[in-house]
Amino acid sequence: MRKLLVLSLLCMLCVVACKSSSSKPDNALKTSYAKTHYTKKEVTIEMRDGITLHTTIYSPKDSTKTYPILLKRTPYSCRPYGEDEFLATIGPNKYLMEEGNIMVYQDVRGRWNSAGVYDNMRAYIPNKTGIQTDESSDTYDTIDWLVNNVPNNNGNVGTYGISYPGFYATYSLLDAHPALKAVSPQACIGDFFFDDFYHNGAYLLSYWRATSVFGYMKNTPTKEAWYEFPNIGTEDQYQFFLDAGPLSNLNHYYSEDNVFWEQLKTHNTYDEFWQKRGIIQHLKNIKPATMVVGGLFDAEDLYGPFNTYKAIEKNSKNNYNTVVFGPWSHGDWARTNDRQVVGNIHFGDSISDYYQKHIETKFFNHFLKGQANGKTGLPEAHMFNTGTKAWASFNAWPPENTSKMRFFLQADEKLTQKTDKEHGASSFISDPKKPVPYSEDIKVVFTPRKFMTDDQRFAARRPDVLVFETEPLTEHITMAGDILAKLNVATTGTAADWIVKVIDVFPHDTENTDDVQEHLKLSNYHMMVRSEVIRGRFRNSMTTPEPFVPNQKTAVPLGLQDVFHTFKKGHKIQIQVQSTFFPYIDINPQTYVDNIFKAKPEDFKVQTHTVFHDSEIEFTVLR
Ligand code: PG9
Repeated sequence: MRKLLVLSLLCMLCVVACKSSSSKPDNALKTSYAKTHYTKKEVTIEMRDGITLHTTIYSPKDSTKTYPILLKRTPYSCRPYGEDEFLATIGPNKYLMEEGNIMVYQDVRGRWNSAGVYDNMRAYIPNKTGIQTDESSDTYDTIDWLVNNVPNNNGNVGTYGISYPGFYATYSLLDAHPALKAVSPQACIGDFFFDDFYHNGAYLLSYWRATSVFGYMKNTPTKEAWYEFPNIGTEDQYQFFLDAGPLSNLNHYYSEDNVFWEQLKTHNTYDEFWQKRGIIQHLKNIKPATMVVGGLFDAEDLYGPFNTYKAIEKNSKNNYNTVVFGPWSHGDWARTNDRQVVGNIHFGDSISDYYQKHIETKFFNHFLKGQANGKTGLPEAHMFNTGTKAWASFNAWPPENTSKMRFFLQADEKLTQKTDKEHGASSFISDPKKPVPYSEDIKVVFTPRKFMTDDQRFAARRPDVLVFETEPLTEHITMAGDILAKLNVATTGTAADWIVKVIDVFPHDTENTDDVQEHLKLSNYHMMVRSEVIRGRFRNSMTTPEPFVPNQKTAVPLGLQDVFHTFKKGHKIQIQVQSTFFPYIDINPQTYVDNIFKAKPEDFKVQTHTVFHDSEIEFTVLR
């Protein structure tokens, strides 16, 4: 009997083994495509100052044709290293891979297997001389080497990248090499004081763990990570940071040689350190064609792509410059998942695939293989309406046919288009020991992500969150562009943060979908459409902070990044105003100290904050 049992067990095991080997996971099949159609070479390219950069070159095996070069420069490594190891998909998307392009990846200076010293958001040096270098000269030298040394290239180069690689793609536009014909900065960092690590002076505590990746500098090329994440010993990030108290209690997780942690703490205003690292200011007289891409629910980089596109549009009127924003969180557009879901909200199917096939591939092919006359057939602005869940095309962004629509924060939690006479105010008690969570989820993040469409009912029901809401709309209102909160506030303290959230309140009869977390329903769902924070000390200037005068009515303007969202008839527009958003951002002591990274426990005080009813929100609305 036992023998029989063992035999049947063995049979079962071998059935399972065959199944798994015959139905190979999709990525293994994709790896075989790249491996069967491309060769891989790893070279080091010498820059004008002698520093060598690791560069990986995937070339189509079919050497009867010539191909453009698609270059991605990255701080995240060219892994897998080794000429026999292949990525599942090489290049921006599988269509460009299968059509055949020379795909090149490069470790930027000071990162991974490249030599040199890294510098976060390395400042651009205009009018460089001799062996002066920055990321534009490194890109120029790289492209020059590639077009003169890589077999079967057709002399045309494109650059692309998402997030930090997107910043390097933007950088390639500066003093661009003549062979550079098409650039697609995607979720591209514009400025670390408004993207990623800081937002209008508030430090993004939710990025704290990422400081390990960019803080430690290595001194030799390496194919292995030289940093590690701090072990915080819990899955509950809110509790960890709350228990940690003042930011100085986090110092012991990072040694003194975490250069970036030291820089983040020292430069807590928009000083010369950050200003010279911002790239938006340099986007003038751009020559290569550009297609800026972003996600309307990108928690990491929204300032960057919107301002990169707008700066090029403003300062380089004649070059081909387009923009694409979809219903994506950070980098979703490069993924292959069919259902496009952000948090609890399903926006549609095959949206990323449509973008990759009909927008991104079309853009690069036109300028690198085709007519290159700008007649791509693509619109100036390809924007996804996150309310109606459909693409729309515009010949400008923001659209020309928009106007400003003002709503006032009124008594009885009303949001109305006309202000009441009494000009009253709403107040709340803000307790640093009980900060408003930015998310209900219990988790530890590398960077924030999902919260961008999260249900905000949990916050609406807290006494330290002010809520202002319209009646159910009698007609659609389509917001298409930026949002400006003109707050009039007061505090019993001398410091405060202000967070504004724009929320789409769904009707109670909204059908649920499988994407919704177990404890939620789409019935009356309070969907976050946009949020933003400002550290109140920067209300008049990002470089010169100033305390509040206790109990003095004070104007605090706060710009929120562009949206493209129809608030449908029957929905309600809701505004939430609060002063903590934890641990998305650090806690403001609510008494003014020069540097919150050095605040003491006794600086943190409960205060009462007030929002006056002549505060308003100005939306950009499609006419
Ligand atoms: N902008 C993103 C990021 C930068 C630095 C630290 C963490 C994240 C990104 O490059 O993905």
